[in-house]
Amino acid sequence: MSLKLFGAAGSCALVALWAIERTGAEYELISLNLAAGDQRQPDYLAINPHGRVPALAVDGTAITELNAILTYLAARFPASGILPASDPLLLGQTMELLCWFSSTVHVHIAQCFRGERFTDDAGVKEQLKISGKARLVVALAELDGRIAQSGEFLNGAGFTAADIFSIVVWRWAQKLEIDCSPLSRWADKVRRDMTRPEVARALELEAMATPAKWAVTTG
Ligand SMILES: N[C@@H](CCC(=O)N[C@@H](CS)C(=O)NCC(=O)O)C(=O)O
Repeated sequence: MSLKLFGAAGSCALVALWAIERTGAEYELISLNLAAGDQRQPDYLAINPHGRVPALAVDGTAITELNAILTYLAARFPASGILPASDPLLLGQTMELLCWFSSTVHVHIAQCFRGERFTDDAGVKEQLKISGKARLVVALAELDGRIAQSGEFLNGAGFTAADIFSIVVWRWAQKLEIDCSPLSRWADKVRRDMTRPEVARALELEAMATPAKWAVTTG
């Protein structure tokens, strides 16, 4: 079986990278330079017509959307513990968190960094940035409140894909220069999580994979 993960530094693909590392399977990591527009190259659009990362090619067949990739990897490698598959309630609660990150938090981020997804109007893009950042701050407060209740992890499932998505969100908050000091429970949790060996490894792999040359080979 051939597995190729398409990601990009600083992106939500970090969650998929962490997950595929947990499987212990052999895979190839292909890093795109989003700023250079690699995601809009015809070779990549043949893999993900939406021009986004992550994507996972399984024997040449692509799966896109982070949550779909996590679902595939968790089902294909049940011992990996990517999702709490053996406990239906915890699985549902973990998917609930992941869907909230994708459908809500990520959309606030897209308002800030990817205004072209919503409008061609420069003035509207500026407004989207402002409202996206404000709504992100509300979402971060929700995360902080959750940690106040749940303690070390985002839910009772222990460290899952949802916790690593929270690291991705923290990086975006830094990029947007959001003051995280009023969110100290969540910010401290993220700092702790970043020292976990499995997270440090994913961050290291992401950094090492800085794209030098863009070339897609399917298969
Ligand atoms: N719903 C998608 C969102 C993927 C997404 O927006 N990825 C960003 C990086 S975090 C991307 O590829 N952006 C490039 C672009 O919009 O041109 C998923 O969950 O996989």
